[in-house]
Amino acid sequence: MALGPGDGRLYIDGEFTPAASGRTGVVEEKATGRPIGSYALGAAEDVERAVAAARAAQPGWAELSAPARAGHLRALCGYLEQRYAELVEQSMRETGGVRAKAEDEVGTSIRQLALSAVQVSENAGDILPPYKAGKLSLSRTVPLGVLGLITPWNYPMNLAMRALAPGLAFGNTVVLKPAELTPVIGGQVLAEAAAHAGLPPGVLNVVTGDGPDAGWALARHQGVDMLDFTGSREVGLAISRAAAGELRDIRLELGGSNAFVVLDDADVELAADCAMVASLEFQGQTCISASRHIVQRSVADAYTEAITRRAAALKVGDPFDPGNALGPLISPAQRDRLHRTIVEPSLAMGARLVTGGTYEGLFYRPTVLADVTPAMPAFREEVFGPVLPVTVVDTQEEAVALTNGLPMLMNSVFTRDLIRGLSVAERLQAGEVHVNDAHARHGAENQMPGFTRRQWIGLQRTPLHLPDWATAPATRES
Ligand code: TXE
Repeated sequence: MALGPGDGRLYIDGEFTPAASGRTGVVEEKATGRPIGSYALGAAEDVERAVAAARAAQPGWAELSAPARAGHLRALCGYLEQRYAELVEQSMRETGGVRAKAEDEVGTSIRQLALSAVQVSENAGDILPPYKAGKLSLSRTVPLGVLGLITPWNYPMNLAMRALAPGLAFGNTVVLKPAELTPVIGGQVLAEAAAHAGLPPGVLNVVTGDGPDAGWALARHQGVDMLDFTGSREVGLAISRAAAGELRDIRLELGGSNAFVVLDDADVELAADCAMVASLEFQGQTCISASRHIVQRSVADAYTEAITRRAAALKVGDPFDPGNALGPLISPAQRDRLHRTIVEPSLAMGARLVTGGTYEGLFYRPTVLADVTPAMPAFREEVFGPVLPVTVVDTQEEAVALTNGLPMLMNSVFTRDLIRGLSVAERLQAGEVHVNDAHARHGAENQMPGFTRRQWIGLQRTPLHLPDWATAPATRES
């Protein structure tokens, strides 16, 4: 993609500007390691300017009419639609995802913007049932103010957009710090869209840079009304500790060890089909990837055989070759974490390698591990890579207990008995559970995150009657 004016620069107060330090980093194509651009290494001083710009712009942005804000969002949407094909290829290069993944990412981002442009005039407020006679109670939806967004590298555009679009729609302004591995698709292109679409200066600011510098400065900034962070548990924990000490508002989406439960009456071939998507989409580097396959003993051999047959047939390589189902992992650090801290130690503890377990550069073969016990890292840790660890259990109770023993975001349950599926789903402690399906994502674009607050307004309709105790004796009738 021919990069726009944002190449190597930050976007603050409607201007493309170098980082105060003048430092830049290199953007690499993940499949080849080839340099494909640069990004500014912003830090505290740049974040300071960006937050100040967002603060200054916020009241004016919130005071615009709803149709005017919707018009701006539609203009952003139009710009991204025009560049759809380039953006998809930029995402493929920068994240290493195959075309279908990139199309999903960019397409969902555009749909999110379109939806937010409509929602601008929804949820404006309510008339509430009066709590006391003679009163009229209204509630009005008002913006929080300045949102700070820190986003990861796996779905960079989408994870920025799902906060940015509703955030802007409801009158907030934004400072976005994208991941350093994906600064263009996760940030620069949004800055270019804002500039081309004529978004008022300061409404969207993009500060690229490293997590401990630009990210931490944004996470701690007192001028940010709400910080929205998507990324690792470690960084999420550090942010929440710091925020707790200052009573600041944060929203965290972290990883988890999601379970894929196959009960003894499951359609094993259907479960195996779904397992490919659940565990291998974008090389398994998704917060909702199936990380642990918990299978009842009577179907365990058939299920392991069915996933192995499928996984071994998948091709790994350059995502631009349509024959490849999996591209590269995002970085050598992620590959080493997967191989050295999850796969190797689990094999050393007695797990059985059924297929895969090898890599070339960043290209990691789809891997099936059998005989995985709950003590092994392949069970305990979020794998975040193309590995399917299979753990056998004897009973449904055991499957539920093991699943609930670790933090998770999304689970799946496979059974031919729908009632059984629903009752197990109800007992799994995940925000989302799918029965006989995986990764169904009932419209990520329909999420309506809480980037607004309710303002309660009390109106007096009839003459005021104060209670006796509040009335001074001199004014009381005797
Ligand atoms: O995340 P980081 P990483 C999980 C997954 C993965 C692990 C590591 O388990 O293996 O995280 O990925 C910014 N202050 N997920 O190392 O470091 C950073 O610049 C403020 C799950 O890439 O948390 C980037 O913008 N910000 C997740 C963002 O945080 C900091 C998707 C995420 O990076 C910071 C990705 C700091 N001190 C990884 N340090 C999901 N839920 O989808 C880093 N950052």
